[in-house]
Order: sequence, then C-alpha cells, then structure tokens
Amino acid sequence: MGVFRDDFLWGGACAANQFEGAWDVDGKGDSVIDHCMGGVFNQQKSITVEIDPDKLYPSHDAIDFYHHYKEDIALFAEMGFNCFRTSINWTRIYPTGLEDEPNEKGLQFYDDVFDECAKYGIQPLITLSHYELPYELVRRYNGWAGRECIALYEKFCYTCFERYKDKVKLWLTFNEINCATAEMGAMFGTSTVQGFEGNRANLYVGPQIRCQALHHQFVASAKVVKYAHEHYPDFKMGCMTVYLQTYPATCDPKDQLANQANMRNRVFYTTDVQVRGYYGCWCKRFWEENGVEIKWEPGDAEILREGTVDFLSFSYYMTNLIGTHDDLEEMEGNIVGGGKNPYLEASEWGWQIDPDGLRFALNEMYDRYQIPVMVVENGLGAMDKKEPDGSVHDQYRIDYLRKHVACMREAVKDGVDLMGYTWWGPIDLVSHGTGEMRKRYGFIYVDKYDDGTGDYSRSKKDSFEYYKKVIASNGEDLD
Ligand code: BGP
Repeated sequence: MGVFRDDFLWGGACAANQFEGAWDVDGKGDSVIDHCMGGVFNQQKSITVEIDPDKLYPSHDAIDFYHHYKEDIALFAEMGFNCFRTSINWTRIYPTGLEDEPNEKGLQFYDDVFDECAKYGIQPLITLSHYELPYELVRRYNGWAGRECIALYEKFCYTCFERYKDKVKLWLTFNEINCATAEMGAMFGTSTVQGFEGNRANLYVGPQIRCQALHHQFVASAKVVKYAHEHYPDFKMGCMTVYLQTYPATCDPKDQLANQANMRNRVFYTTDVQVRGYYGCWCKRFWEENGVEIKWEPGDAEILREGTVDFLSFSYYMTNLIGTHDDLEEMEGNIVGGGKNPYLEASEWGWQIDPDGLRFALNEMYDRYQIPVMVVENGLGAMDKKEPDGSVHDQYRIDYLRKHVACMREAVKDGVDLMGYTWWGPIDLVSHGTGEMRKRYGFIYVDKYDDGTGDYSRSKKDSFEYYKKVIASNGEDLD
C-alpha cells in the first residue's frame, strides 16, 4: 500500500477569469477582474472604472480556454488528472448578478467543459467565487460590503447546483476568502471598491468594512453549504483559504505573540468560522482594538453554525517571517508582505519557497480542525524559455514539485487525512497578483505574451512528463 489514499485526487487548478478569456462573449458580463490592467513585479495592477478599449486587460483574452477547452482537457487527461479545479464565472451565468433568469449560453459552456472532463474520468472541483464578482455589484453595493450580495450569490449558487448536480460533486464556496481579512494589506478580496481607480497598491480599505464584508461572505457561504447538504446529500462542500504561514523571526516571546496574532488574523479568522461555525474567542478583542462593530442580522449566528464545511482546502506558495525587531528585512516584490528568511530561497517574484512549510501547514490545519484537507493550489511562477522546437526545460519546476509532494507524503505519514493535490496553473495563465503572462506556472506552455501577442499554441514542458509519472505512481515515484 502506498502513502497516499487510493482515491487521491491528482490534478490542476485554474480560475475562470485567469484562463477562459472570451470576457464579453455569449452574453457574459464584466466581473471585477475585467477592470484590471496588467502590472509587473513590484508594481500592482491598475483598475479602471470604465473599460477603455485602448487599454490592455489581461483577463479579456487570457489564454482563450473558452475556445481551447477540448485540447486543454485532453492534455490534462494525458498527464493522468483525475481532478480538475476551475471556477464558474458568475458573470457568464448572471451577467450583472441582478437578472432573474440565468444566461443559457453561459450555463451551456460549463456543461460542455464538465462533459469533456467526464470523457476522461476527470472529476471537476468547482470554485463558486474566484475573484469573479459582477462589477455591477461593486457599483451598486460596494461589493461584499453590501449585504445584498448574499441573496444574489445564493441565487447564482443554487442555479449552478441544480444545473450541474449530476456532473459536479465537489464545491468550494469562495477562493482565498481570507484575502479580505483586516490584516491583508491591499488584498481586499477582489481588490476593487466602488469608484476606485488607479494602482491597487493605493487601495486602502479599513478594518470595519473588511470585517463586515467578510461577515457577509461567511453568511453567504454557510447558507449555500446548508442548502447543498439539505438538497444534494452527495455533494462535498469545502472552504478555501490562502495558507500564509509565518514564523517568528526570533525566539523573543514578543515575536511568538506577534506571529500568533498574525496567523489568527490572516488565516484562522476565516477557517474557524467556516469549519467550526463561530468566530475565534480572540476576535472580540481584535474588533474592539480596531474599531470594528460587526452588524449581525437575526439568524446569522445559527446559520454560521449550521453551514459548516465538509472539507478544508488551501493554497500554499510560501512562508514569511514576522517579528517585532527593526532589523527584520522585508521581502521585495512580495504581494502579501513578510520578512526574509535566511534559510529559504525565493522565486523571481519574491515568494520564499518552503516545502517543509507545507508539511507544517497540513499538520496545523488537520490537527486544528480534524476534517479532510486538500491542497488546491501550489506551484512555481517562473520565467520560462521556450526552445525553437516548443520545448521548455523547466527543471526548477520539477524540483519544486518533487519537494512539495515529498513533504505532503511526510504529512500523510504524520496522520493528516489528505484528499488530493491540484497544482496551480497546470497550463500557463494570467497571474492574479500582477496580471502578467510571463509569470508562468504551467506544465503546458501557452504562446501568449504580456503585450497581448501570441498564437495561443500549446506545447509540453519537461515538467509535463514528470507530473505524469508522479500521478501514475500515486506519488510514489518522485525521482
Ligand atoms: C492565488 C490565487 C490564484 C493564483 C495564485 C498564484 O492567490 O488563488 O488565483 O493566481 O495565487 O498567484 P499569482 O497569479 O499572483 O502568481
């Protein structure tokens, strides 16, 4: 018997807005990401309130999965995927979020994608909201700051559940929901607020509005989880968090406390609510000290308790240091901010690579919550060089993958109930953080560049064969 479960889910993860393109095709409306232009290392994306036809918005064409899905899913199948995580773009189904009836062409597209997956025995894992809020809801309600979004999200989810109930059994309510916590710098969930225009690094949203918006997302998530449990007992409902491990920078007890507070405010704030069904005991003090007063409606506390998830998933890319001493060096180019760790190397985008941290994260999460865990994003964004014959010799990606899978194996041996692993961006796609194409994650290279050029052709990188071998051996053969 191997280390990983026999039914271990192996595959890759994408997000509709980062790879589908076809942003206004077949009745699709504009989502928040469609208002974001590209950025670069150290310079975040800019947002425009109106879409300017003379500007380049990377999500608009992305890698055109919309028209290449058959070819791409065939390549995933060739690697041996039995799971494919993607999202349903809310604005394909309800273009502004406000319509009473869904857009049939949008629904049909995902039917086609899921049917194509089924041909190869690939199980979809669907994120219902991956930074794809209809922009109209930002205009009207300031996005999730408005309680109105709860009912609109429910309508969208229930439409998806009923339509795809025979094709999709695994669901995630919100991608990286903790990006909206008060401690997350400029990463206010979608990073878009009513009327905001300019570099999103300049976007500051205070704790009150973030915590209130998150409360609305928690209620929305719990409502649809409860609804799914009642109507579709074979569904498995999960939450998804960005697992940003920090370590104390020194053995000064003050650094330990700073780290504990950071982990609570950035990570456990959301997982506690979605898995346990109530806020952590420390939140009250946090709210008081930050001038936050959450507006609860009658029934909110009950729904949070009743709508807890069946499994917990997270993305894992890096770790950082946190401390109270002035000599802590900050990592450059790192979107989330954090101190430099002298024992780790970093990617070209300043993300400190830490495979052991993944074992640590899995143990922390499983120990704390005791429900099955899944790694639904992990990967290396790098600048690849395509050879004239289309090949890419990405040994660095193979090394990254090998080390992370090896550490997952250790976590399973530690006793963690690990359901599966989906590599982020198995095919090159648009970076969420910077909007770049050149930050490539894929095992499949896509001929598409930051200036919008490229013929969209796909070719295999060396890592393609490596991942295929890992999957074929159920994670046993990592050489
Ligand atoms: C996560 C997001 C993804 C993805 C990934 C890589 O935070 O869920 O959407 O993009 O990070 O980040 P980036 O694209 O910024 O390299």
